[in-house]
Amino acid sequence: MSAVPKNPPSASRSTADWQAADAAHYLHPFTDFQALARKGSRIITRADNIYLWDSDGHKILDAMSGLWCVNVGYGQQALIDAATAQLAQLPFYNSFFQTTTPPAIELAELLAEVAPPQFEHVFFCNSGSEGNDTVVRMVRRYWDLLGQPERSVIVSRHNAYHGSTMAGASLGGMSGMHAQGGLPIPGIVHIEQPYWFEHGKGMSRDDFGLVAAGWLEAKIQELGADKVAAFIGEPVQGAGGVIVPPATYWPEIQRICDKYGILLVSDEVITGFGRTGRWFGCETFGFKPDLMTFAKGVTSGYIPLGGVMVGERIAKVLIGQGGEFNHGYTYSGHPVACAVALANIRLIQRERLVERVRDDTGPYLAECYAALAEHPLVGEAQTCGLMGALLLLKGKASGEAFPAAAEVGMVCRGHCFAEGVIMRAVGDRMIIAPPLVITRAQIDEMVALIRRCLDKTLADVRRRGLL
Ligand code: PXG
Repeated sequence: MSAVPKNPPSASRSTADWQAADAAHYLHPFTDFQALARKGSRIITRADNIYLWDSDGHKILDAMSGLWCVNVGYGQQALIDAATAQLAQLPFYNSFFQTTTPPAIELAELLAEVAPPQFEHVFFCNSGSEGNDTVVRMVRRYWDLLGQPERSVIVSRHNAYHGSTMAGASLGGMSGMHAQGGLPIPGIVHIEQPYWFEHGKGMSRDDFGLVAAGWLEAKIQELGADKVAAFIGEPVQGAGGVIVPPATYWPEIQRICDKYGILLVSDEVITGFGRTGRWFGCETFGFKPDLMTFAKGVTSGYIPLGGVMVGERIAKVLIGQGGEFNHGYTYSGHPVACAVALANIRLIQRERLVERVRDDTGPYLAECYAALAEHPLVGEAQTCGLMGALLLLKGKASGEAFPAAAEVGMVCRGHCFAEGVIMRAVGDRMIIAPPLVITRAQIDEMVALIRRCLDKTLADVRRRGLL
């Protein structure tokens, strides 16, 4: 008799039963536990391609790729087979003590191939947060080895998201996170984000990009260049609301970092692996980082894996000067995660998904969003590759926002769930990042659902006298 039951008991549990057990035992991330227990979780039970099904059998178009990660969509047999084969062959061995495994080596090799040319080396972690913790330690180790230990401050930006560990949340610029747990840790400072709508009105976008980059130079001058180790940013801020910077911003950031010899770190956890229509966001925006954090799309979220691509400027010192780098995780280079990443990246290559986003689906989404910009609720519609944002405004022409307490974004999000499409609300910015396998016909389907949700939200705000 098989040890594995054909119908595990879980298959027969009702939604209410799941919700009760969930409320009794499971503390979810970034959640008001009491409020969720009252309301009950949504239980997702299966998925295929770009669609999810919940425990009541409702079909939902996943316009957020899980959590910005399922780039190749759900149900890809090549990834499932790679995991299964590796589990059977060698489910685990570590990369400590002068040892490693073939999948970790092959993935390092393949990442060096798809990453920009300055990257020949990689350090593996399990998540984006751990990747950014590694960045902090590696940046400081680099300056220590060069005999400049006082060069330790890392400059980041308000409203950035770099993870939820102590260093990740400190690098991030989310005030709600800093308020809990005494963050940021010492040696991390923040400048304002390049969000034209909030900080640049009255200027052209290109002029504003130069002004926003100039805030980095002002901060360097305030601190003293000999104290500043690195600047970190997401090419496009994801969790902050899909804030697409002006085209002038990143080249100017690069010029400033070069001028003062400061390391440039691109957090590619969301923008990596094709999301912006290039393999990495830094290629879309024209800059050349010294370090790149990645996670999410490297395995399309099928299994946890993250890491840091290490540019030659840093690798030369870390390797060339010798000495042990006292950092690493049990699961650094986990063979199953690496095997899935290999299958995932090869699938992206085989299906030419990056080129498809660049030449076909990305431009098509941009066209559809230009049409949505005409909707009476939409004050700004932006896309970059397969990321998109719609800013819901009270004053379409004046730029006036709805009162925050009206929670118009959350109202819209409620309609999205009811209509069968997942969008995220960041304040009143409605954001999407659908799987890169989405077709034009599926983009039409997604945009029609979004339009219906905007219409319903418009009816609500009119009924409530907000417009
Ligand atoms: N950097 C960036 C740019 C991210 O978007 C992380 C680091 C941290 O990765 P891990 O794997 O440690 O979660 C992220 C994660 C949201 C949301 O609400 C976004 C993320 C995570 C959770 C929620 O948009 N991004």
